[in-house]
Amino acid sequence: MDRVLILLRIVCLLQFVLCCDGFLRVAKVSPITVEMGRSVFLDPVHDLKITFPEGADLELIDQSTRRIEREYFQIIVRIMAARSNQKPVASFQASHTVEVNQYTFAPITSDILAASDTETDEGEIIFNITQAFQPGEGSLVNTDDPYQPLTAFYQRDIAQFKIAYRPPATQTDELRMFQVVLEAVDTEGAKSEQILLLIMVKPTNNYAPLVTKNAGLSLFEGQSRAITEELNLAIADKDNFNDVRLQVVGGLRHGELRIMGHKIDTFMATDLEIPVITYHHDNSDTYSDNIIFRLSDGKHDVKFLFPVTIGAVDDTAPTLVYNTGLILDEGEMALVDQYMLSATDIDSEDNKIQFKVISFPNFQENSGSALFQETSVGVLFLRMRNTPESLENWVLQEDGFYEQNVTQFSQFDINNRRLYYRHLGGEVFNDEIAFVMFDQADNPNVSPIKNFPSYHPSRG
Ligand SMILES: [Ca+2]
Ligand SMILES: [Ca+2]
Ligand SMILES: [Ca+2]
Ligand SMILES: [Ca+2]
Repeated sequence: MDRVLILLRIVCLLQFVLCCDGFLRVAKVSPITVEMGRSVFLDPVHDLKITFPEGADLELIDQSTRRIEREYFQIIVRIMAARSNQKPVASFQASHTVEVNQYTFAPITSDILAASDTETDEGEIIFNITQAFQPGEGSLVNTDDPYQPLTAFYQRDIAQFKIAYRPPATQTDELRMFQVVLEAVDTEGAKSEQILLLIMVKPTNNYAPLVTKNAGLSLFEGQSRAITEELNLAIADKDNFNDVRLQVVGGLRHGELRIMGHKIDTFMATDLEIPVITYHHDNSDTYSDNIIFRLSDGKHDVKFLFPVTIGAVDDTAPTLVYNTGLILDEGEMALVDQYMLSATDIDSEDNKIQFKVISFPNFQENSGSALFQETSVGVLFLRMRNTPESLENWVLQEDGFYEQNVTQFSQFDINNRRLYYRHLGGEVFNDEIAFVMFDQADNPNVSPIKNFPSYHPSRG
């Protein structure tokens, strides 16, 4: 068995937590539960099996060779105020009531619906709708997809002002009450008591200001755009339109509203007719920046949600998640897996992140050149059992695997356990591979230079 892998799994072991009920839970690879004395597969593609026999001894079994490695550890397990997972509870501060007097999005904010949980982050709590509205009673929607009634949503969607109630299109002169039943669910699947959300649709007051168009605003990251009556937001009022003002009372967390360059949080409905209101995005990596407005004519007050959708721009370079380096024997090869080397990219696809080895110490890019090979202590290579689509550059090894030395590879290669490092056997026992990461943008965003270290204990 490969020595590097053993060491790595020890790192993994540190991420186990012992729960009060005597179960060891893998903190990293949820939701697998490991019982003392039982064994478990860490992940489906992994060929190692970890068992916890009596005590804290650790056994690693290589599934292909059946070889067993035993390492004995004293693991101090401290049990602190142990108790089992608690179910989420609905917040008593939340009103659980939505007052609606407009035929546009009524925001569901955290003062209306909220839940908390001892173990689960607030944003990760899921609200499941267990008893939906009847036909003709309207629906709960996420402004990311406002025409699709919701069946479940995250609490973080509420925090981001994305959840709204869309009333039915029919108007009546009577107060109508609808209800929807929800439950809050934590990441362990524990469910709260039923939460009743009450919707009160009030009859329209003929003299109250009215939102007659609410199409929202769409723009790209970092852009600014005018909010116009024609395209985005239109207001009407029968008796005193000139008095109608709009005030920002929620949302708008990633940008600002301006009139002639000046930041504002209140403006007149007449400003939309001119139009002079502009929205400016702060260039952060956000996908929405919904605004909650209070609309008032001095006598009547209504709140509504104005959706602002931000199109992502790929302008941020990948960043490292793991870069542990590796330890292997002189002249040996070792898998570089995603717990040793992996990256993430906030605004593009992680799997497509490219790693490119650069020459050291000149920092000149040398893809495919012999420079890196000559000076290096070891090489990175791709290795796989399946026949490659194109055989070019691949060499079939005696053990039936295909191999190819590389100076560029992707996160996909790492995730699919194809990336290996081979020590070339010289009497140099430390190696540092300098690399940069870049994404797939037209002008790729390139990270600063990073180093992946490897150590080779000499034999004997
Ligand atoms: Ca819980
Ligand atoms: Ca009025
Ligand atoms: Ca971006
Ligand atoms: Ca990117």
